[in-house]
Parts: sequence; structure tokens; C-alpha cells
Amino acid sequence: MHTKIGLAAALALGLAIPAATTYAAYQVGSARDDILIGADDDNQADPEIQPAGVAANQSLNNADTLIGGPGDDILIGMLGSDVLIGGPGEDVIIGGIERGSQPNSDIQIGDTGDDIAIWQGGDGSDLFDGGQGNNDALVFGTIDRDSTTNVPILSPVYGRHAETGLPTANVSGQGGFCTLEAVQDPAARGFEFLVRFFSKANGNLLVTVRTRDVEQVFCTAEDAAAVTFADLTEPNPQFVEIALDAVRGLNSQVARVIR
Ligand SMILES: [Ca+2]
Ligand SMILES: [Ca+2]
Ligand SMILES: [Ca+2]
Repeated sequence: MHTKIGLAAALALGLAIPAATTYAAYQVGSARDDILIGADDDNQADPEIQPAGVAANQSLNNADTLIGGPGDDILIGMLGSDVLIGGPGEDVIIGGIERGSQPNSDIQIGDTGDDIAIWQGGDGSDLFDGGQGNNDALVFGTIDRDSTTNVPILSPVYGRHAETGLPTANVSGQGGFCTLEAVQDPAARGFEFLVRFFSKANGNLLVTVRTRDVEQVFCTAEDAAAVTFADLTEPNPQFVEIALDAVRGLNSQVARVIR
């Protein structure tokens, strides 16, 4: 599955696939810029894992561990509660796309460099630990995906990420909005903020993403088709509505991803 998707993505982009090590449910990137996509192959359909006639689920429910290593990597967990570790470099991390399939709570660790985590509607409550870097960014938006494979589409770009391309996401037009809460005891929790995502249609709270060492959050206004931004390095950060062309000045990599 991984090879098929990776090959299709690479062919669509006219790219060579960088060498990466693949094991069931565990993938380690090369020293170059890798595209790692969760294999979603540890589940009850695997007869080695799930003995015939056994009712109890013996599988990892499609959980994968993706380790980017050095380079500006693209990590995509797909289904299941995945662990995604960017390693050094400016990594882009997507826990989904899950579209309501559960379990779907991903642990996303950026490590050094300015990393971006992208959550989309239907993904679960997650954690994003940006690690070192002055501009680790959490983005809420509807990711452009292949309607058959559900895999995010990586579009060709120049400069950084030219080897992999970048995903794109509709932030201004998504059907939800975000609020922000600082946790009372970040040292005890191990994370600093709770970013809550609500449905615009009915006001219901849908998911909460925990952040640690994340400096920026991009989401959507409650009452407008517009981008909101929160600077988590400020004393009492709040979401404020911003013009789309203001994103470049805040985070040039995010500006290439969102609309
Ligand atoms: Ca997965
Ligand atoms: Ca990396
Ligand atoms: Ca980082």
C-alpha cells in the first residue's frame, strides 16, 4: 500500500522516490527529504496478526510510527492513532486523513526546525509538540486529497520542499472555527495550550488539539470565510482575523500551503 501510494504520488509529481526503510507499521526516512505515508496494514484483515476465529481485536487499528529523520520530510499517518516524528529539518506532519474513522488520535512531534502540522475535519483529537524552532505552526484546514486513495495531494513547489512537493489546504473556507485555552499547569500536563475546533453549523465542540512548543496556530473565523491566527508566544494569546496575504509575513511555508 505504501509503495503504491508513494509511487503514484511520485509519478504524479514527476519525482524520484527517496529511499526510506519500511517495516509493517514502522517507517524510517532517509537523510534526504522523504514522503512517508502510513501503511495502515496492522489491522484485523492481517491473518498473521488476527488469528482466524478470534473475536477480540489483536491489531494496532492501523497505527503507524513514521520517523522522518534529517531532511524536510512529509509525514502522513492516514488511518489509526499514529506517532509521527519529524526529526531535524522543516517537516510537514499530517496525522490523518481520517474522515471520522476511529481511533484517530495522533501524536505529532516536530523536533528541530520550523515544522507544520495540518489537521482537517474528521481527524481526531491530537497532540502537536513542535520541539525546537521559532515558527512551529499548527494549521486547521481542509486538505486537498485524492478522492480515491484519500491521500493528500502534494503539489510541486520551488525551493524548500521541491523534492517532495507540499500539501495544500482550504483554511478560510472550512466549516469550523477555533478557540484557545492555556492549560493551568503545563509542566504537569506536558503541553501548554488546548486548541478547540467547533462546527460552524451547530456550534458543537468537535476536537481538541494539545500544543507544546508551538508558536503559531492558523484556523478559521467563526462568522466569516477568513483565516484566523494566534501567536502563542504572546502573554495572553487570542485568535485574530487576518488577511490571507498577511500569512506570508507570519510564516512563508504556511503561506504556500493554505488558502
Ligand atoms: Ca496509520
Ligand atoms: Ca525531518
Ligand atoms: Ca520544530
